[in-house]
Amino acid sequence: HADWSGVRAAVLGLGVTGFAAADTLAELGASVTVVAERVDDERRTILGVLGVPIVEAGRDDLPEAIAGAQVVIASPGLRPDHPWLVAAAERGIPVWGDIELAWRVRDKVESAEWILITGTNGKTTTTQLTAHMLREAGLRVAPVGNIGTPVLDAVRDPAGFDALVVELSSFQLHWLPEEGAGALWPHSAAVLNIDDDHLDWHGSADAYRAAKAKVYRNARVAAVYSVEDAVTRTMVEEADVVEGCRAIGFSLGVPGPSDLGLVEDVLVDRAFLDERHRQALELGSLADLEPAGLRSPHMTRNVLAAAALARGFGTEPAQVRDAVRSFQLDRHRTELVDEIDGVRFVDDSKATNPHAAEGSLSAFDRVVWIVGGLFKGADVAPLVERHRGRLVAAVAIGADRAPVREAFARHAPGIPLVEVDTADTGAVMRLAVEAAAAHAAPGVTVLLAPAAASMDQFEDYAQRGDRFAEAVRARREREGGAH
Ligand code: UMA
Repeated sequence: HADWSGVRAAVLGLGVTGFAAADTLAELGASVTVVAERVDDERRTILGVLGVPIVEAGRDDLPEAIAGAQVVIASPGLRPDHPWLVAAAERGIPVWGDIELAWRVRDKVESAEWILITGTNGKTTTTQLTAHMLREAGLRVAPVGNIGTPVLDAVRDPAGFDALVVELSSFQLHWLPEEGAGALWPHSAAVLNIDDDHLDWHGSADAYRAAKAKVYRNARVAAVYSVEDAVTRTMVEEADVVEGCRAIGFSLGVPGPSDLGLVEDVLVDRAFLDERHRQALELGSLADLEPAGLRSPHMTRNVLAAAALARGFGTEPAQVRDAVRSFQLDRHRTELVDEIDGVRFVDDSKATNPHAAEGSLSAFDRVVWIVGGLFKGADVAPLVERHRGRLVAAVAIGADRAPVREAFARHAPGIPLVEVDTADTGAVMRLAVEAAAAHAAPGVTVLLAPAAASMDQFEDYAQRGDRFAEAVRARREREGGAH
């Protein structure tokens, strides 16, 4: 497909990915049609201007745009058992994801190195950290992929980049081929951790893991894994990396004066060469690698993974350390608001669904959890069941308190649950913070990670987080603690 003119392509789905794919293919001169179940007005208008036809179809329709296509581009949200994708497979039509399309078209416009990051939790933060470290080293970098900006946008950016730090979801990895012109040859790759997730989409835990493992394929310089997560090490061992690629494991428990937290081996013939081959990554101690804001084991692991990737790319140790110090998490994303009398108050208002709340809940050992709002049909019970061991107490806010009450009655009956029942939306967070603080001894974290949308009581998640921070500030003033 080096020459795209006239190639009949169907782009399935019109979200962020579908739009970027359609725009790219149109630019390349392909004869592209978008097929989607839902189409928003803004994208419809822009594609109209670009002259890209849109077919709105039901899942059980089979538009000619798909049946007669030479290639189909699947949006990550479409499950592989979606009838359109099944029909394409039955007809032998190749199905690509946006990542493969970006790799195939990149040569024309761009020759940046690709650094790939995946894992169940922490991938967005690690992607931001890695990009920040490379920027500190003066490189032109774009954090892209599942983080929100399609890789297709970066490979078409005329400004060009030295490196693309690509966050990959398991959905995106699923569609990546392992052979041929569409197979990636990344500079380096990391799997941060593996916990079962998205099993409905993938069909099984094995399929989910197999998708994640693909990230290491053809890695040339570094394959980064978690020493504490044996599955990720096995993935590196079993991966077809380029001979001589380094395997860099990160860990909170690796002793050693010069290289705390990272072990490095060389991969030859699918084996880790032993310590004789370990090279110093010269990063100093873990204490030098703690971001200014939030300290948690998960954050430290993210920093170590990013440091391994950045060192693999040639960033100097001092630059890595400086970048860690100046790194800022996005607001309302596991943001440390204050610590009052040994109790940390953390704002993860951005956790608008159970999956997002999972990450911040796992980051703390003893938690008073502020939860609730609008669950939009999502089930909060598995979260309660999985994390009851770390919960000291919980405070339920918002419209959907009944499912929280039921989940605690069923999975965590011994844990105190306070319900904030007020129609005064201005008072919700004040009451919630006070109720939470009443259950929090020193060493405990009061965590706002609602696992739900905010629209029942707030304008959006940002306002919800701001109200939480105001309530914490009011508490500090009242307690008279001044640091
Ligand atoms: N659509 C259908 N039928 C379906 C599903 C989707 O017609 O059954 C169409 C509709 O037109 C809909 C569109 O597809 O508007 C949505 O496409 P999409 O769900 O594939 O999402 P995108 O807007 O393309 O965004 C995707 C990622 N979303 C998912 O993987 C679900 C974004 O990650 C990513 O930022 C973006 O591409 C850019 O790469 C979001 C996400 O939740 C943040 N990711 C999951 C996660 O992190 O856990 C994997």
